[in-house]
Amino acid sequence: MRVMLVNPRFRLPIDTRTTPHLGLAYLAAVSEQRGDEVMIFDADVEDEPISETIRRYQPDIVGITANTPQVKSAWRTAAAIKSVADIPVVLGGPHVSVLPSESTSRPEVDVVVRGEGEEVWVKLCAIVENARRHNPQFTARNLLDPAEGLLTGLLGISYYTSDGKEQHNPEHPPIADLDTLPFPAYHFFKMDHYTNLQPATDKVDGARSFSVMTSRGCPYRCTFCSQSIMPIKWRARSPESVLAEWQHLVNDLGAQEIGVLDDSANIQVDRLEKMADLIIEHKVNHVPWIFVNGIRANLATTELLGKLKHAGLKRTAFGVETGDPDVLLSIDKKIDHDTIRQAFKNAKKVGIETIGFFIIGLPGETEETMENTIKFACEVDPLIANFSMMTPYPGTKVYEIAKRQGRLLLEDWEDYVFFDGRARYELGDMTAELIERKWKEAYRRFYLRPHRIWMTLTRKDFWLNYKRTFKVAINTLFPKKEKTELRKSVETDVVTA
Ligand code: B12
Ligand code: SF4
Repeated sequence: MRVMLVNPRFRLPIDTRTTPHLGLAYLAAVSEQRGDEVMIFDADVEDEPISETIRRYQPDIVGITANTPQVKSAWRTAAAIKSVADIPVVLGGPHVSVLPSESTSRPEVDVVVRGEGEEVWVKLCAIVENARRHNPQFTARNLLDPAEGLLTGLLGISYYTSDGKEQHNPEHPPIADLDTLPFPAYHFFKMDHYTNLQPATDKVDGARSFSVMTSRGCPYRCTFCSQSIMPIKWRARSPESVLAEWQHLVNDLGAQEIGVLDDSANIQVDRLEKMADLIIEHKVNHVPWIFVNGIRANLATTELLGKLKHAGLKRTAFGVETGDPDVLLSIDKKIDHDTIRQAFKNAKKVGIETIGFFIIGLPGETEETMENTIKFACEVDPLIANFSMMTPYPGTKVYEIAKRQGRLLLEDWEDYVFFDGRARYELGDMTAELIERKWKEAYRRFYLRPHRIWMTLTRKDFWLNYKRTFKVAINTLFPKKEKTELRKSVETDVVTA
């Protein structure tokens, strides 16, 4: 069967880097394992409109990924596909998993896969393949026909039957053993079309930096985090499976840097220690790697970090979120500031660089609590401090609070990016003006301290990346013009498809 997987066009207002989509790389891998012919259409790097590719490739099913800011582009893409033929169009990803009806109610979308996708996707492909075998004229309409009942028993999907009845089948169980998944299938991507294979590592454009996910899910449920896509049960790959992928990336694909994307990689400390031992033992520890997304500060001991450093860990992020003790309690992060302080100290002690993630504008914030966040950031003084204005993603507790008790300022999903300089909501005395002012102040006060300026100017990485760093800084603080132009070009792209 011919399968097409699509990343709809969407670029952040601050950055023009393009990177292969790991979720689609996994879906491509399981499709290949099933025996399908696979095509990846990543609109960020393709030269032709999707309708042309559909005419030429004639896929039997198309899967489109969608996070929140991407979902409108996913709908436009789906409509462009349907304008060519009535091929089954399936949407998956973080946004549609939380709000499936919003997509299934659209005529251009046939099925939404909620949550983790691999097992559901292969079952859905098998259903379509089987139905096509019995009916060569098969179209998406047959798939949704209640009389045929093709989708009735498939867990984890939502759809409208062709007679207009909304169906949300029960959840699909999480993948029990992540080691059974094949490695992400990068060979279906036009790898030389990407400017960077992993945007959150240091390697300059054109470098071979790859992503790895060693565990999925997170046992915590912070009120602001859009973790909904993965099951609450934290599951990890074995150290041996991670090593095998690491060796493949380093030895076969020439990885120069690796970004580990886990939400909470260090839930089981002994697993990480074993992983580090194997990376050292098999001599692939010369390739630097980064925890781009943060590890839990309460489990970041000096012993663990020391071993990881020896295994090549160059930098780790910690999600600090706020410097205010009451706000920290209110977001269910289940951590205290002393533990966070200690984690930064431990990392610095063993020579690991740090990233701190901070949020300005959490519910209940005042000028004083924001001030505490800026001061705390300066105190723990990570190499990189990332301040984001609270963006309430659907499915999070903060979204519910903002919607019910506050005033959401942005209605359009395409505005749900962190970096465009505008507050997303107001709540009580917390005005947009306050959030925007303190957010800018946070960057200014953190980075314009004399020792920071000196430190930045004396780092080799800074000079390797300085053009991009300046561009990102300017676009972060003055983003509006670039963003409007970017959106116009993205919309025209698909409309003319
Ligand atoms: C790496 C990453 C990035 C990278 C690369 C993004 C990319 N192209 O993959 C970068 C840094 C560019 C990035 C940017 C952003 N990101 Co991001 N990112 C992640 C992160 C940490 C890992 C993504 C990943 O590879 N996951 C692993 C794979 C296996 O999972 P997956 O991609 O979700 O795919 C699985 C399922 O979703 C499903 N699935 C997905 N698509 C499809 C399609 C079909 C047809 C099917 C059947 C199934 C399916 O099956 C897949 C396999 O199980 C996630 C957190 C997380 N844990 O996932 C956040 C996350 C996806 N990002 C998030 C956000 C908010 C953003 C930004 C909007 C932030 C911003 N800066 O403003 C931007 C948007 C950028 C854009 N172009 O759209 C949110 C999304 C929330 C939401 N409601 O949309 C997440 C969930 C983080 C969080 N906890 O809040 N991100
Ligand atoms: S912020 Fe981190 S710890 Fe909290 S739920 Fe999200 S991934 Fe888990």
